[in-house]
Amino acid sequence: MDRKQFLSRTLKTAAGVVLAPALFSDRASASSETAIDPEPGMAAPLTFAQTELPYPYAALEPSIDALTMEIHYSKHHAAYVKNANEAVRDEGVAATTAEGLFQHISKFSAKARNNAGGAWNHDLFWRLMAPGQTGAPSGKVLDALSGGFGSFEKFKEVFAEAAMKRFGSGWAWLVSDNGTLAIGSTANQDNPLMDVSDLKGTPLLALDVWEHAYYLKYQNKRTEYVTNWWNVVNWQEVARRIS
Ligand code: MN3
Repeated sequence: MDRKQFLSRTLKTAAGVVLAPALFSDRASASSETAIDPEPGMAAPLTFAQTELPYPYAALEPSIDALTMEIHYSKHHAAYVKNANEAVRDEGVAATTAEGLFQHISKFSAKARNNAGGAWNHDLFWRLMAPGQTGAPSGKVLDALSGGFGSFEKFKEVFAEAAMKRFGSGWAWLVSDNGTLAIGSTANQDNPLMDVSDLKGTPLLALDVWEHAYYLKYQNKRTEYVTNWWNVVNWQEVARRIS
């Protein structure tokens, strides 16, 4: 897909998803301005939308190959979104935001938990990566990581360890729990906003360590995937989330 096709696809999709509530609470207010309220005074029901990938599939090469990105986004993530919306509908979810659902996710099915988590986690993950990155944060993110973990290098070490120690499928996270930074991991598509998660807090950085995220290029070498992933981390997005 070249840039022209990408832009064309972006515009078409953007036009098609205007009415869908955003996955992020901080975007929900902007999105609700364009949404049609079904009844005055009634909140719109929760809908997961697969937001457009912010870059072409090949943009994160060589750290993440184009085919992995395409399958990951257009098959795996798309399926989570579709199944999450089915579960939300079938189980009569009353929450109007993903965060609201996650706070009580233990009351819903495994289908709701796995797919709502998958829908939300990947939307975050795509934004936390970008082409043309320097590989290191600056300013307040650097200060926060140095303050919390001793140095940026030490932070990377602890985060990579969390990613490596997650047995099987899951995610590594950097979270802010009331201003205190913490690193940990979750199984499957759980995330630190879920009541079932031992790790709690607002996600600032997330790394997908499911084999579907790296196996085509890296096979069993998760360490190499994690090492190369640092080159595409979007520290500007981390900074936005930290403030
Ligand atoms: Mn994934």
